[in-house]
Amino acid sequence: MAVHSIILSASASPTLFAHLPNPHNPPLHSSFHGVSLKLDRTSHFHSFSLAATAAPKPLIVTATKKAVAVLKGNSQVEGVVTLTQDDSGPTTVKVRVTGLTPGPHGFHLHEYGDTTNGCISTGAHFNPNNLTHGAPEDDVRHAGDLGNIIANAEGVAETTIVDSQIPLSGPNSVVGRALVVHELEDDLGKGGHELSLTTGNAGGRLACGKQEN
Ligand SMILES: [Cu+2]
Ligand SMILES: [Zn+2]
Repeated sequence: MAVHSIILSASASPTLFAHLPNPHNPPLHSSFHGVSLKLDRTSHFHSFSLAATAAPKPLIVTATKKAVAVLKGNSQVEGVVTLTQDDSGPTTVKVRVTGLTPGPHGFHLHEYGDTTNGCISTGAHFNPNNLTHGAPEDDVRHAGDLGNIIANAEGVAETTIVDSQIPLSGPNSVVGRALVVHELEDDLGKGGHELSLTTGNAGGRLACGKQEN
């Protein structure tokens, strides 16, 4: 009660604070401090009560989810992949892989996070909709089909992928599954090889890692 009336008079006459006799008075100081962020000229009593009683409520309206995968294998290829997702929007995948041969390499999200027997334990491409292999931009694709990453002359592939089929929560969450980088270029389902519609004929698995929060 007392706090509210102090605040109200402060809002009616902001210069009052300049004349406060004791700036070291702890309760008065803290109540002014807590409300000052919201103290716009247009504020009225109800917004003050809200600010005073619900102060811990976060002002941020988006919740960002995050996961990280460290890619390793039986070769010198290694990498770090960071995935972030705001609310239910697309997932942003930041990739840096080193030790590759220059050129394109298939890059997929595989079904399992298991790497106990090397990258082969990660299973097939993550495919919750039971479709055939394709390009990231295709309607018919595995959810895990992220296309190719391209290594430069130094063998470094650095890129950012934005994709809507690999959420970090919900029934099709990819957290706990693995990312895999391959030996060869993914033909995106269009190569005419017997493996084109299952793996993109991307060859061996050079490095892999499970996405973890
Ligand atoms: Cu793969
Ligand atoms: Zn696939």
